[in-house]
Amino acid sequence: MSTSSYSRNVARFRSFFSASAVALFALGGVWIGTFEVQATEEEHAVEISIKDHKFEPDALKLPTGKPIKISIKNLDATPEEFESYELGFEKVIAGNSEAIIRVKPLKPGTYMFFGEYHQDTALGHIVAE
Ligand SMILES: [Cu+2]
Repeated sequence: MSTSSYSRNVARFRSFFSASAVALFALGGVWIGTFEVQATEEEHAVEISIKDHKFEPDALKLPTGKPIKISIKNLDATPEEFESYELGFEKVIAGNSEAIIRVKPLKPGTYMFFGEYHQDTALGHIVAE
């Protein structure tokens, strides 16, 4: 190998190496960008109301992997306790008032909820898929 072809090879290697470094840096930027988008992804908002001691709707289909914001409106004059063992919340909602419940991102499955003060009629469930 002559000296000149050796230095040409070194130069080629160097330019390949720095091009790779630039590409890796760019990929890293994209990855970080994607991560940030996922981390700040907006919550999925739903509304449920209580009327005549029943939920409306009483069956909801929700996406998995997103925080859920439930606005629960009690249209009855009497208080109700909105509760779910599986989703880990319970909240008393006074008559003719509303509350916000936040639920962590769901795994696929079915989750029951109920109104503790009227468990014979106030029943519902969420299907996450
Ligand atoms: Cu309770």
